Amino acid sequence: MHAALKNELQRQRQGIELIPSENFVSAAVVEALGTTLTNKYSEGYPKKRHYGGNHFIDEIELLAIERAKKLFVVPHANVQPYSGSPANMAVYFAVCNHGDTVLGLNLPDGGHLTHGWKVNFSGVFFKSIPYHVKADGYINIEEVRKLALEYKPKLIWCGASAYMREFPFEELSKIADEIGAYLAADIAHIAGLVIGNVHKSPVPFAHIVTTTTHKTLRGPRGAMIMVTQKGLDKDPQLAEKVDRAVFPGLQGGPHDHQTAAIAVALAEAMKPEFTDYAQQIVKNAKALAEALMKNDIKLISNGTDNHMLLIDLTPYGKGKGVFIQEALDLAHITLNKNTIPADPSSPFYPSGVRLGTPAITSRGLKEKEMQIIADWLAKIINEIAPRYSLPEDKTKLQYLDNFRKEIAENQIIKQVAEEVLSFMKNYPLYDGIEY
Ligand code: DSN
Repeated sequence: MHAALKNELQRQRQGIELIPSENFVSAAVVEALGTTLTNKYSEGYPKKRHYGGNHFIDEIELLAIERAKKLFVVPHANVQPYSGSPANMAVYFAVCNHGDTVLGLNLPDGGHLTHGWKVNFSGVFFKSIPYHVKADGYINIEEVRKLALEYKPKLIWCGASAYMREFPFEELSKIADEIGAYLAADIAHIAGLVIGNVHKSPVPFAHIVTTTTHKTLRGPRGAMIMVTQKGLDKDPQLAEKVDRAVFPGLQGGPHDHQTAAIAVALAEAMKPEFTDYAQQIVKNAKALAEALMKNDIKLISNGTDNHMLLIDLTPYGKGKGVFIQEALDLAHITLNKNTIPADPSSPFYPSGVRLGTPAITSRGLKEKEMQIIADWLAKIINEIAPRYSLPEDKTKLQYLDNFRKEIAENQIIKQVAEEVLSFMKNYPLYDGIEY
């Protein structure tokens, strides 16, 4: 265990982290997570607990709630969901019945599993209708309206795991209002950008807002569900319904150490420096997009409005994501293989890679450094993507084994790896933390 902890810290320090849903929390957040609060059981809510000994836990949870309400300007916040999927599940439990119709962005088009994907609880227990993005990468609002009028969903989701454009909250809210549906905005990816005013807030438009706390918000793993004034106007019981859905509906005792760490992260997000950080995330993402496109790398939607980019690898063939992810891993550059809209391959062997700038912006990298990273990415893509293609038959795993052996000896990857290690020495991380 000691060796693995040490090695993982070293990996985080020395590499370039481009997974757009990851970040580096402050030492204060790490400290809060590592407290003895993990010992406590506190089923219920502040002042309404089932176990004794919760007065200090109440103070902690109330601090987190008050900070969330102030930061996002909402009348109600629940900070107990263990993570994003349980938070979204609680939304279904609060406003839908088993079998109700829901509308969400199709997973291969960038949507999230919990927005109705067929193998997820949301697609199994509910009648899920997917909407799509257009060829330009923007949500197809006309299709959403057509589907909404035809199927009359109880709940419409707005949010994504791979979407590069500003979410059309206002347009979706008009559609939801037209048919009397709830609109839930899942802002997991963009919560920090909303706070930093580099993305429109969903609060005036949605009834419910969910977010994880560990992406652009730069907190611990966890999630929050917020009910807006618009939500309370539609259903004055909505806040209680959400709270009851989380506990006792779905969860037991909240993770109090996580709640404390969320409260710490929210206090950090209230500082003016956080706005500078959020703005820099977007500047870096735009600079990275420009630099990649200058290197003839194709991007879905030809750029980005937020923190995220999706590289389309189909010019080299289908199903190339796995090769690029693994080759870059060896060069200490981390991103993830990802489906692209209308992917000609499968979710496990998709044709794109997803990347973003929240974590490298936390490390202190700026626009100038995006050019260097884009050149490394282009070098490895051009070296690897044309050379390897997954066989269609059952020999995929054997092909991947051979691929791994070959890239371990690849001179271009080795050279980029050395350059990355030396470059990242300029951006210290967690000085003072040692295992
Ligand atoms: N796994 C998250 C992401 O990477 O976007 C979504 O749940």
